[in-house]
Amino acid sequence: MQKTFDYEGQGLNLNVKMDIEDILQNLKDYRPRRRGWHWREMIPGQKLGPFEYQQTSKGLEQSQSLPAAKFFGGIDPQPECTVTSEIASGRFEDDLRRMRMAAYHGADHIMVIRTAGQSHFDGLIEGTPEGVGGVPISRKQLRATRKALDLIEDEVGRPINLHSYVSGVAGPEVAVLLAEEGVNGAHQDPQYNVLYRNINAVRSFVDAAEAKTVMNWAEMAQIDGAHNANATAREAWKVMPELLVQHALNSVYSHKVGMPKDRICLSTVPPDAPPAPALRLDLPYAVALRELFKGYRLRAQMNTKYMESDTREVTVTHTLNVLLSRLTSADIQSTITPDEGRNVPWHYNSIHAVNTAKQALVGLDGLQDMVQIKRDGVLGEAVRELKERAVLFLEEILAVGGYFEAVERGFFVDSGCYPERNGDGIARDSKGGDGFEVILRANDYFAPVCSHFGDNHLPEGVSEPCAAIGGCTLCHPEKIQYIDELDAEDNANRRLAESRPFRTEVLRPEVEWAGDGILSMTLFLPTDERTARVAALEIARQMGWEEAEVIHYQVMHPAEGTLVEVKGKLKVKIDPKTLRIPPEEKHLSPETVRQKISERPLTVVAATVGEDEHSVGLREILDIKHGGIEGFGIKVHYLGTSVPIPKVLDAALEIGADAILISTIITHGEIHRLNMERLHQLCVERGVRERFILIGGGTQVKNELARAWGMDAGFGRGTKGIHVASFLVKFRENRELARSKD
Ligand code: Z98
Repeated sequence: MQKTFDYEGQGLNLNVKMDIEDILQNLKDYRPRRRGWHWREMIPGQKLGPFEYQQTSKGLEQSQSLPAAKFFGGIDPQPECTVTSEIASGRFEDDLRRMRMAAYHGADHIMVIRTAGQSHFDGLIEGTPEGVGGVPISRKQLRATRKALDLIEDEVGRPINLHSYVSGVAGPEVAVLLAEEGVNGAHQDPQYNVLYRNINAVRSFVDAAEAKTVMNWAEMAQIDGAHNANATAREAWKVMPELLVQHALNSVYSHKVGMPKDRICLSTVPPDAPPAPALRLDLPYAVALRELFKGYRLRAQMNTKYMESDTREVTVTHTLNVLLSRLTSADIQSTITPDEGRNVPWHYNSIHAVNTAKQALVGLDGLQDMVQIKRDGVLGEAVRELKERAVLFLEEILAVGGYFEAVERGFFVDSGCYPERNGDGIARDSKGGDGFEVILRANDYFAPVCSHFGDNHLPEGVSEPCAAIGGCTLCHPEKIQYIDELDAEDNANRRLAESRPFRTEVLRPEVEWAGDGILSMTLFLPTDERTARVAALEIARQMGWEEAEVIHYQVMHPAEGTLVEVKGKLKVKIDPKTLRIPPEEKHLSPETVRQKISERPLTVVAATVGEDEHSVGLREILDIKHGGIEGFGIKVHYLGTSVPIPKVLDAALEIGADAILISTIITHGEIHRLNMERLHQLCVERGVRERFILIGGGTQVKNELARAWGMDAGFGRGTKGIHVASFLVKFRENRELARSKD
């Protein structure tokens, strides 16, 4: 395999795949090169291309701009807030490549979701087994990921934050692991343990103090778990008062443990999605939150609760979510893939999500300089009411005897809007749950790392526990015990050996894992929904797809037809060496064409010829409105449809045109060929062939054939005005150059 990089020497090469096997080499000795979270720095008034921005940060050294950037000089403005991509397909080695793609599009916060059940492990996982719904977070996985991200951040020219989770039974142990491995951010919220994982409440809060202290040593940013109440409650918009309470409990607790406010991020989700009147409900909540929690940071998550399988609908919801961030504020803009409602997110959907956030954020740049939130009136009333409900909630917690009691009584994730209660909250016994068997610390207990919360039973004169053992793993990383794969079957080396051909030699469609063969198609079938779904699967079967399933359908009209999206597997193997790849057509840029035409005008006559009444295609090439050649300053004389060839030539001579464009459909009678040959012949007969540039066009016209029939070029389906304009300019120049040499 071609060597991608020599880790000791050069970094990644933009045109070469990341060498995953190489990244896994020498992990034992790899050390993260920095610790701590990195925020983007805003550059107000930044000038990029023809524009000035108010809310952007330093640009990337190498990146992929949005498609429409081609109209603005290829600029790729980076919003001032961190952009998250959640990447965890179950195989960390495949995720590394996706992380590279996400960073290249503008993500600088890579969140690795944990495999199902890791919260309940009373310790750390080793090796790199395959995960379910996420990735097992282990030392090897983290080290390899951080190493890959170190290379990726050099490639794009911006620090990338790696993020995972510090909740669960083994929270403090995981916190130490993450701190040792240079992880930059993590979710940590004891309430998450209690409510969603039924981990003992007392243990969760004690462990949280320890975990947060370690996270603070590592200067990690912390994200809380309040948003999970949105996702869990039956009616998400009703839990808004409770969300404020959950944020308050975790943030004040974290701050008391020693975390600075500007690394404590509240995880907020706009609780609604259309057809609910989303902004009317979400905006008061967003405003109340920001007013109550001044000084803290905000991580704006996107709504997943009301996400269905329609990627279009999801994208609109997410754009509205970003609008809300811009109307208020966001320090981290999270992204959720548009396909999360139907499968484990696919590579390109992770990238789509990053682009949705980037596009919407820069599109709404400086919004608050122009519009102001009407703080009084309905909004003000709603904000005040939410705050009052939250304060009352807190007061009731105190009145019943505190947090643990409130949890026992099922105060949280109740689908009533407090003080209404529906009695469907999550109730947990504070003397039960996972990890209840708390072992009291012995009198001579020393914390294994210097960063520790509370009494550490230190003898007189010893300031840090690790002083007694000559330093801990946080102070002396060389003391970290690196454990490689433990499972002989389920490990990255085996999976990589299997997927190697698909990463190095042959091509196969891929959406999650190298060589997975998954692909999808979108089709419209002019029938009712049930028939359409079954028919779509039959079409996939006849195309040779395996494991086909419908991932989305939508009735366009009960009788007229249905849109269906199908995914399946196709075990093709394409050897790129066997492909005949035509040389790339190089077109001049629109600016260059315009410049050259303004220096030396160019006139064309154009017509559809013979018995051809089809003028739509030709008009697309000519009209300024459709990006046609007129728009570049070329003077166009359009003669109409079904014009006889001699008339076209007469007109060109009379006008003194430089070029003749004839458009023709392909017919069985070979009329298209005859017309092109005729035009060429006639020009030759009249001694004017060298005066004109002759172009034949039409949906099925091929350049090679048109040239064989006497034209200077032929343009077929997909041609744009710029292609023809660029050709005309280049052809004229080359012809003159050739003549000057004669
Ligand atoms: C997000 N993708 O927030 P398990 N701790 C907290 C959490 O919020 C979560 C976990 C742990 C969403 C994910 N959050 C939702 C505070 C999950 C995860 O038990 O390993 O799933 O812990 O971006």
